[in-house]
Amino acid sequence: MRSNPNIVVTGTPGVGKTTHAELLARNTGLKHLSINDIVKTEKCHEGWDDELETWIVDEDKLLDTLEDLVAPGGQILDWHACDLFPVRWVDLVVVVRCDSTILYDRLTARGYKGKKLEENMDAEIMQVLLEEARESYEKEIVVELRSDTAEEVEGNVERIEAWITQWKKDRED
Ligand code: DAT
Repeated sequence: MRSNPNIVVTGTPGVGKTTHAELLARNTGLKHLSINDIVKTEKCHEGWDDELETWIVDEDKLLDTLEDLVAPGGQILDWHACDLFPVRWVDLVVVVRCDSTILYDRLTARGYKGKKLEENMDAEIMQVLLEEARESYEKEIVVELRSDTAEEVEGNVERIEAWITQWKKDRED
């Protein structure tokens, strides 16, 4: 049994996953696991996709690498996908969402253009990650949180902290 929950923070690139995960980690002591960084540093990939400018992820190797890290609980898994994380690992799935005009500005500021920009904009508008989360996990553990402004980040993180407190209390009884 885990004494701290594992929380997936997911959403389209640029919506604010890292911003949420870092603040949540700072406030709670949970550990922020940037899956992008792990894919890179632990070489859980089969090379670089030039067109989409992203690593081609070796999912089996990634899951093997993560297994021991998530086992004790208390991990915040920050990634632009969620359906590969086994249900047994996950206590809460936070899908961060963002207004598409704001997202466009954030992604272009990050240098996204062409097909990569277009695909990510479409994904947010079509709420691909929200659907993926709802299809992969019990609907009770999936929450959608808006992240257009800094105030919203603070409010969202407070909500997740309250959820963690309740999660722990439920397990004490
Ligand atoms: P992600 O990890 O989903 O790719 P991020 O946390 O790196 O996103 O955020 C992308 C950029 O947008 C970054 O410059 C911080 C900014 N940002 C994120 N959430 C925000 C918010 N709610 N209000 C204002 N800026 C935000």
